[in-house]
Amino acid sequence: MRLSELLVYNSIIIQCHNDPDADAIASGFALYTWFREKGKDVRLIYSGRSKISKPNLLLLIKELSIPIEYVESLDHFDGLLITVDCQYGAGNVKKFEVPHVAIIDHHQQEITGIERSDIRSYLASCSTLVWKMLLDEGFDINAHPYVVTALWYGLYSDTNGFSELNHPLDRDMRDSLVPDKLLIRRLRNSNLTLNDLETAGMALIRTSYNRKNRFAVIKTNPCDPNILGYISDMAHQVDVIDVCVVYSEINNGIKYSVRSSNHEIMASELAAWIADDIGSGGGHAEKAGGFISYHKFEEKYPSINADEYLLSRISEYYSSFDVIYAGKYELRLSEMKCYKKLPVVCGYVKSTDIFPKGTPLLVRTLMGDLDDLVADDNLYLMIGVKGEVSPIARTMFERNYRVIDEPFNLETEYFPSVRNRMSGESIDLRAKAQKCVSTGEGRILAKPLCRYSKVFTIWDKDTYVLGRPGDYLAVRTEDHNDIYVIRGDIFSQIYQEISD
Ligand SMILES: [Mn+2]
Repeated sequence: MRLSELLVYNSIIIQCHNDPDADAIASGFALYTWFREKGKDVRLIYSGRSKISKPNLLLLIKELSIPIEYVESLDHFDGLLITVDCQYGAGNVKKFEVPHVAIIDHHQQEITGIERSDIRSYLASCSTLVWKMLLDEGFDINAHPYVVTALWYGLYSDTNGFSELNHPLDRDMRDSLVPDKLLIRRLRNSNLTLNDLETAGMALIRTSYNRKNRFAVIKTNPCDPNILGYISDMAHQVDVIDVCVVYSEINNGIKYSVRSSNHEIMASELAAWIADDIGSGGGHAEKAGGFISYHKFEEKYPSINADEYLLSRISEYYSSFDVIYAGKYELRLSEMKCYKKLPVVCGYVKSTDIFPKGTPLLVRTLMGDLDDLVADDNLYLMIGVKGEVSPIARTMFERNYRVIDEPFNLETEYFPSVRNRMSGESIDLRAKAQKCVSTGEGRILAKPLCRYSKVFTIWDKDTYVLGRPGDYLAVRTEDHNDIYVIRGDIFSQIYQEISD
């Protein structure tokens, strides 16, 4: 959905979920500002049982002059109602009977059938979604410093201070907005109340610990999600705890933070495992978080509560995977088949066509950031069929690929971009990428995986690559230590079996 589609309405109400948080207020405020500039009659509202009372939110509203109103009823409104950071008809937002509705949200979809909906559950905040929609309309956000600060803080508080974000669009927003530093500092220092402190204390004395797998699960009473981050950061430092999950039942679901100090368990992966099918989770190797919607949870697990679910789901995780250290792992070659590489069309860009030689680069992709590259005549960037980027030396490129004189494009949630680490300027590679085709005849041995396998390759001994059932475990015929994983969905596009 594009925001400009909504301009057919002259009267617009933007509604945050009940008991709004910083993200709901910020995204509503940014939309409010845009519609105002378009000459619309617009209001920003919320409803529910209680009025906003958190000190940081009151400060945010006052200092940024956010015109949010508390309402109990809407009479005879025949314009457009947009729910932000929530979905019209869901349990966490008061339902007003109105004829025209739109939804802008980043939670798991639970309401269907509303035509004007933009729900992107892969984003860490609704602020990011609104930021992107405003950019797509050509809106100059930087001309509105209050909006900049609000959106930045919306993402900041939905991700425990940026520690639980994951998607490249979230990173792009964080990196491109410059908020009012002084206000952010004041907001940080008015984040908790004395009651919150007590909630944290009570949660900590009820830690549930699993000795065998060295993990802890901690439940807090309903509280501000930021507290989950503080509690898990503390538990994470305990000697006998390698992994911890801290959670709270709030806002129509279960919000949780994950921490891991075990290099065989990435917090981001466990967070996603917990939310599988019923929510969304992600983040970094050490810190991550997620949200499960009650609606989906009750549908899938009608007879258990959140405690039972988390304990059993985490235990199940520990028995779900094998760990493979390349170089120390005994491959059963007789179970593997021989494949040759097919010519595959992919994209490439010369690094010096993006920024001048010597510029430090950050390459951003759906799979993460690469940040130790420097533009050089000898450095090319390869773009794979899933939007993944790998650096390659020019000589290797010329030996293994043939250039096709056509632009390279992909249908993807995020096309890779490159940021100049000195100036912050960011360039979308879509406009620069050209096609090329591999010419090599590389041979590998491979077999499909039937269990999750974490592979530490000979190239990176600290971070594993996760292979899922259906992916392939592969090894190069010339070097049986060079074990890696190839995704199941692209394997057949790239490799063909040969009978030797
Ligand atoms: Mn949110």
